[in-house]
Amino acid sequence: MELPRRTRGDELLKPGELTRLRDRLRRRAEDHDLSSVIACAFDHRTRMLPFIFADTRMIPAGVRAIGSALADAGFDKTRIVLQQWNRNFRPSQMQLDGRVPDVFMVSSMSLHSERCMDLIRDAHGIDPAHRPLIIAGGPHAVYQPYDLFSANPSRPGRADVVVTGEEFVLLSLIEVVLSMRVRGESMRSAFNRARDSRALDDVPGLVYSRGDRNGVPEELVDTGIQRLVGDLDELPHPVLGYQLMEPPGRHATLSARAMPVDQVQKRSPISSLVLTFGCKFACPYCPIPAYNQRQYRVKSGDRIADEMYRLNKEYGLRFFFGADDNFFNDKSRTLDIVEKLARAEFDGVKLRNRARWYTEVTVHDTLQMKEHLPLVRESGCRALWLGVEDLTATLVKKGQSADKTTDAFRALRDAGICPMPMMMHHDSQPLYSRGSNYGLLNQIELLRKAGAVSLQVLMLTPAVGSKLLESTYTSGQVFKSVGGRAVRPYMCDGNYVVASNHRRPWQKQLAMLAGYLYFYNPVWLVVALIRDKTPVSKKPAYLQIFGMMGLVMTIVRTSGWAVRLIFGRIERHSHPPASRIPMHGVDGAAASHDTPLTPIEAQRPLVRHPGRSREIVESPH
Ligand code: B12
Ligand code: SF4
Repeated sequence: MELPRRTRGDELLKPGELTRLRDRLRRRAEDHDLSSVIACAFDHRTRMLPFIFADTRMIPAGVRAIGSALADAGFDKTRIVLQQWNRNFRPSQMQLDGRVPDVFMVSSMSLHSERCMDLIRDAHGIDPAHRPLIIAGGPHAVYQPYDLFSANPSRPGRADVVVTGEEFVLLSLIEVVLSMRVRGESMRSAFNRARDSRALDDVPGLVYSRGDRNGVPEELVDTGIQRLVGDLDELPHPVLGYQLMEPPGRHATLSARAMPVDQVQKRSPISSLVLTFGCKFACPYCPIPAYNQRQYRVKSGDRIADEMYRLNKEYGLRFFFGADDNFFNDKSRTLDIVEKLARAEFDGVKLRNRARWYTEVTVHDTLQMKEHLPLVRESGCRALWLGVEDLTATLVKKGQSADKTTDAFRALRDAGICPMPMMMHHDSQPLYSRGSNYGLLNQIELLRKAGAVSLQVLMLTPAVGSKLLESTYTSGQVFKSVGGRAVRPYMCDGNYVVASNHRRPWQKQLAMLAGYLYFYNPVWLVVALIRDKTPVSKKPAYLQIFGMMGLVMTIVRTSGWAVRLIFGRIERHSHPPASRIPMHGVDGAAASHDTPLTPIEAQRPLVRHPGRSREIVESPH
């Protein structure tokens, strides 16, 4: 199910609304000596191709954005802890400024959600007299907020509130709680009063619980779909978040001081930056257009140049990765940004001589930008990731073809920009096809010849928040377990075959490895070394080395699953994931962030809670 859209015309905040909220909070901050810890959940079992090096060498923008928003509002007693770097961190042992922080926050993608729940359970275990207010957010919270409230009485633990939106929602929540907080009162107690008086119901983008039965909430209240900030220049500056990082370490506790700023570049040489959000396409397997409520949001070129300049000056950062869904989405806005970046200077030195940036685009829009690609390079861009999904347009029809893709790749290479294809393998695609471009290896060969510098091959896997999700579950494609081993959240990253109608799904698992092996191997490394006089110089050779190292890790992690797929019995889901706790909107209407009950489900006998019944989707939570 896609996230519902707000009423037309009401998707965005009014211009200046976020700026005014930031100003109001800054004035209020003086009366509240708040301290907060923001943890980023990370499951180390997910470390393999295609992201094996980017996942730990790039401090995620989400936690930094939240840290920046707090620091900007005057709450600079904030620490950001990454499980990527601090595996043993235990919220129950954290102290900041000599005391348990007032607020504990956690951010998670869906595939890291088991670790996220571990952190929440641990924080929830703190003695109630000292327990911080627990707030969860990030991509998993956006699509499955109910998952952050345990429905299992033998393993209780829950967030106090889940934010299903961005900075504006969190800051609005804090404003409401602070407006009710009396001197010396804990944030959790003020939050409880705000919740009970229904003061939170006017903040769209929250989910909170009510009641308690054996440690499980009786119901969840969903305040609806957030309003989005339209002008991304209104966001707090990302320079602030980097000052708040917990240094990497093995301790369960926090260090006395944040990571020194001169360590930032060494530990996280790539800096992810918000440049634009949204995409005009509507691929049925993608949750992005619905998340953005079909809006396209941008930062100005001047602001982007300023962010790169300050991040370079204060931390020495030189490599930037745009958190874009489709950077070339709107030609005139794209040109506006790249023209500004091409002209920008860092203290008299051209930006492109100090900084390099990379991001994601589509083949279709790259062709629209073809004549401007030299300007894109001049603005500092050196690599673009393109979703080529399926070259023959058999699976997805969005105007792509082998010729168009080849054309786009060649144009990028000629302009000195590395084309980085992202492919999607699926049930009907053979490993090899004779006389056509349909096979996986045929397509990889075509992309390689067209100049692909790296490769990503992932299995088409149902994404929460996408149109296809429901039918993929109800048609019985999604595996519950294989050979007695349950499919866990960390396996739903496209690297494991966890949804397929193929008679031999193990062939799909091995096809992905074969695809990688066909692209990353010593032969192509030698070729790349010999042919290094291209506009993209030695980059293909470096990426061959990284690719081969990552491939070893991928084989180690996924080959056991391939064996299970050969010999094990496959059990399948029949319903999409949904809240196991009754969930509704503020006015008793349907919750915006839950899968609605089908008429058949609604007629079934009551299972767990009065007024609600559904097949309980197995979940470790
Ligand atoms: C850059 C990126 C990556 C980078 C991340 C590198 C890094 N360390 O940062 C790389 C390339 C490694 C990557 C990998 C993957 N990614 Co990715 N990635 C993105 C992308 C394009 C940008 C992320 C970003 O920086 N956004 C900008 C920040 C500011 O936004 P944000 O993180 O959402 O945070 C905001 C809110 O969520 C909220 N928030 C966040 N945390 C918190 C915490 C609290 C307490 C609160 C209140 C609020 C809050 O406020 C923030 C500010 O607005 C997003 C799509 C997108 N446009 O966001 C996908 C996205 C995050 N990726 C996604 C996926 C699925 C993956 C992969 C699994 C890919 C795959 N195999 O399909 C892998 C996982 C790898 C791994 N082991 O973790 C999904 C996650 C979906 C989900 N439900 O979890 C996304 C959302 C794309 C999508 N399909 O919609 N990815
Ligand atoms: S082009 Fe990419 S970002 Fe846009 S809807 Fe399709 S998959 Fe999503």
